[in-house]
Amino acid sequence: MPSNKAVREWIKEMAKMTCPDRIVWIDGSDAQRDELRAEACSTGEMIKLNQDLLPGCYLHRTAINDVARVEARTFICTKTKEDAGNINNWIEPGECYSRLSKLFKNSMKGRTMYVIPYSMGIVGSDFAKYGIELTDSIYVVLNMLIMTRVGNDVLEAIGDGDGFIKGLHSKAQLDEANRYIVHFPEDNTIWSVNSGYGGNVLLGKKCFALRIASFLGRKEGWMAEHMLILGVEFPDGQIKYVCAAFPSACGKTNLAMLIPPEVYRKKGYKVWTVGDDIAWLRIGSDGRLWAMNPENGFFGVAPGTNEKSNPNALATTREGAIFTNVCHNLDNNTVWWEGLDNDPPKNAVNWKGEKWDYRKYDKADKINTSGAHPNSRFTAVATNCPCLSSEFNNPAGVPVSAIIFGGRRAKTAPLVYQSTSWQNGTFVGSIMASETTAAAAGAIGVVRRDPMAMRPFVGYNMGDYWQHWLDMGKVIPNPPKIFHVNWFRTDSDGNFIWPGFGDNLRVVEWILKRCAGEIDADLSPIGYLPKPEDINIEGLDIGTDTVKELLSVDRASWLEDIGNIRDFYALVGDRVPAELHKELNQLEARLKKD
Ligand code: OXD
Ligand code: MN
Repeated sequence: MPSNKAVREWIKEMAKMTCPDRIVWIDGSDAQRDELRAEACSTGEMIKLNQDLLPGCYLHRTAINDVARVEARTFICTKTKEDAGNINNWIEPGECYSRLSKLFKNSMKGRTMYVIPYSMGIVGSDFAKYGIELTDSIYVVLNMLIMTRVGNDVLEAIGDGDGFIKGLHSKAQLDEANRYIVHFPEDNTIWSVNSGYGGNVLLGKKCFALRIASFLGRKEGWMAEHMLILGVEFPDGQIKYVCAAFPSACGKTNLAMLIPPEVYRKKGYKVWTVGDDIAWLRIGSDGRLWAMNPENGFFGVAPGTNEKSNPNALATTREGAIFTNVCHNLDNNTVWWEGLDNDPPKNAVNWKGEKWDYRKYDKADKINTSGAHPNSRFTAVATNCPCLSSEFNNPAGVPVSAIIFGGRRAKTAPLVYQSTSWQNGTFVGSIMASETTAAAAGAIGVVRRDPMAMRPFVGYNMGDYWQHWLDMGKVIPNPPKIFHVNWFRTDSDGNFIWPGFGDNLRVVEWILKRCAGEIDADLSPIGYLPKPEDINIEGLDIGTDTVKELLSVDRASWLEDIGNIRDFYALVGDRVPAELHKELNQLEARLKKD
């Protein structure tokens, strides 16, 4: 127990409400982690996998009704509804505390309350922020030990202050109807109840490092964004960094860990991963924007990860990883998921814990027929990653040359385009849209607007968030350039046109050349488009005509989108900055001009 009065009193109060049988402090040691692993295996909460093939790796299954983030049950409880905005769910804080107190009451009876002191960022550094999560789930503890920096040094860094984020989580009864993921940004508090799924319960991640942090960033003059951070090393040894925001399960982890195509590798290009999901961005003393990854691990989507799509991610999961809701291969006690290889296990248990027959797999009904849930995950130790950047543990982060927005769009968005200014780039981010994936509960494949890939993660009014972007642009002396990409354009038969994966480096190279002022581009109604010959297709089996097709802008579908964007701005409401309405009107006028 630390001497910090605020910490002690808060824990006492939460324990009084939840009534755990015992309280255990998590110290970050390997010995304690090993004891917890053993305990979780003895109760069946986790399965110890083949330690020769997957040392230190475990499998966990969540409840069948609890496999993704639940946006409809996620709330931002600011004092006024306007401050949360129309995009967020809101409950008046007093009413919410009292409603949830009833659910938390005695919820830890017969259970242990674990106290996890954790840091987002390097403990003791200027950019680090601290949290304490109280939870009744060993699975949460073991994941937090991977995803964040946990230990007594965090308590020392918190010192006597109350500047830490108070997180309370209980699985309670895993009751879907009473599941709540609630943020009280004005109280530095997060309460999560009746879920055991990562994105809802690893409170350092989406809840703190995005929702609460975005609120703090606005107050303190920095930004918390749903972005990967990637370094590209050029043959001359220079490394340039980009941040990229894509909606959940749209390939951020793949881009963050990409392997350069052979022609690039031969020339000496390398790619370094700083982060795959979250970036905290601040203005450096050099006037540039610097990005830091506050996490310490990767919580990646398993299906589709394979030797071709992301060998680095695969390598990262081979030791010390926790797999959630993947398929269990009983023959060799390892794991499998759709898209890992073409050799599904013949003697296996699916993500629901049932005997699984791979021959019954039906793409149209993945949830019921797949071995692994489409949103099954690996929680992997960052330092296992073969391409982890040497700057990963640099508390200041890395200087950012470009910000890249992207979505999954079959038709509208071209392969890449560049915004014409920070303000225009903010607009480009604000109109981002994507076809939905399995990372959140709900229909899949429906186009939805997902500004800056932050729709589910902004801890305050979306209009104010856009204003904060505009305000930051005015005070960053040397801001990054802003781009938009779309790897998912399809032909008339619905096949992807762009090869994607490692070949995305070809597009990132164009982006970095633009940032360095090395090449020209064509101004179109939506922004700067590459000259087709400037996208390097050496070694690919597509020609310049295909590149032209990938870069084409179909005015009719853009104009159709304009109406949809107007509706979305109307939904965000009257705090949408006037500059963005103006950008939208100007875009429409340019699209209509012959
Ligand atoms: C994630 C998500 O888990 O965005 O990263 O859902
Ligand atoms: Mn994410």
